[in-house]
Amino acid sequence: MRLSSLVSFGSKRNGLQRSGASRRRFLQLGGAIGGALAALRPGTAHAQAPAGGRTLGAPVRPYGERSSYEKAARLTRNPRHPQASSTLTPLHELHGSITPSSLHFERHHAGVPDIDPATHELTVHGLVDRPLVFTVDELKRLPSVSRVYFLECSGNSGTAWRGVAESDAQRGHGLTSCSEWTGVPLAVLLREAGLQPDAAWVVAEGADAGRMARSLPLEKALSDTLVAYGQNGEALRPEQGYPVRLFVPGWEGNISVKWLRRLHVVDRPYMTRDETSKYTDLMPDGRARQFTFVMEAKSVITQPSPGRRLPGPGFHEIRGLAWSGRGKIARVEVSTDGGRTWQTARLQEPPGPLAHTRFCLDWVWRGDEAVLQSRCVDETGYVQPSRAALIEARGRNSNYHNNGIQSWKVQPDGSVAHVEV
Ligand SMILES: Nc1nc2c(c(=O)[nH]1)N[C@H]1C(S)=C(S)[C@@H](COP(=O)(O)O)O[C@H]1N2
Ligand SMILES: [Mo]
Repeated sequence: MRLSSLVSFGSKRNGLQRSGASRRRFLQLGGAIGGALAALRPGTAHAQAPAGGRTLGAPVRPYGERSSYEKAARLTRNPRHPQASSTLTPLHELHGSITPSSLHFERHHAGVPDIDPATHELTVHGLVDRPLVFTVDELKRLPSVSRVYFLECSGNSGTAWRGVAESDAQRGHGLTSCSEWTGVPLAVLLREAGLQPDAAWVVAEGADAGRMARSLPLEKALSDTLVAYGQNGEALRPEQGYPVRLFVPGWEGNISVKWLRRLHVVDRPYMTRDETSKYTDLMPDGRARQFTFVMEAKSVITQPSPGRRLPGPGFHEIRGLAWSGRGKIARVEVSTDGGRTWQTARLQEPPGPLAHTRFCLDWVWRGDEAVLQSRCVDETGYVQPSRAALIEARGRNSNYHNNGIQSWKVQPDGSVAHVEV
């Protein structure tokens, strides 16, 4: 049976209700797949019930593991210094928009501390009326919120400044992940402590050996910032800051201080090591731009990815992720001809603000050379810049905050490579 007839058979049998427009799209797609895929599977015309054993399966178990056939893994960037290192999320092997906690990227400056939640405390002090100390259980008793947010290291895509052709989407752009985070709004803790008139910034400090610390402006601290203890329905993973971390939505990952132990309310930024020696952007005139907090809109095609090979001409769904630190993704456009023409991709609903948003575009590849690009627009109207426009504005001195459009070249043999255009 041809796949096109399978598709329409399925829709009738299931009695699916479709709107006129999506039904039309569906039928067109059915035609495209039918033509493109039937050629690949000639034997399916007389398929019979699949063979298979009926041996008793595995027993139940208390904590789940993925199938032994699945191999997607984080990749270590700097294996010789595994405690001052990072691992990259295999973006090109994931579905949907939530990153499994076990594949969330990691960035540690001084290793992962082993913290007993029964003894861990969070101190709030400085320019407050009532300095407070919270246990983890006390934090969990307070009003909670759960939100889906991306977290991106500002060093993500850093090698793109230097024109390095990364061998896959994970190596090039895997310092971004997306989880549902649960915690108590930081505003609740600060209001409980009572802010004094001079209070303007909060210095957050981690309990890791390096005592990582960053200054956070009070306005953001009082808006959507969380003191998070939950990730994707369970406790944070140790690598993500167990038992509590700061979570500053839409801002560069470094400010979301893990293993949070202290919030010092102050009147100015404290110029900590982590916000002066790193995470500043060296501009073309030689001056360093500090406090580039917001991660601007960005998108990347994850399927196909460089380093992979298209199995052959015909139907392919181009898939990728888009996100913006300023709000929702409004639109993603995909080009298959190196940016000459663009088509609007489908966004998987609901595309929440400050979250990875999955986009998809139906594509029938004719087997000739193609250059794939994606370009996103966020709800503020900001358009992801071309690589050339980004370099024009920022020069080539930077390591951080690269959100330029990426290009994947597909060769007639199906191989895919990262190219600069
Ligand atoms: N205490 C502490 N917090 C930290 C770090 C760290 O090394 N120590 N790394 C920061 C950096 S640079 C990033 S990008 C994010 C990474 O968070 P993740 O490891 O959960 O992905 O945590 C930030 N918070
Ligand atoms: Mo980072």
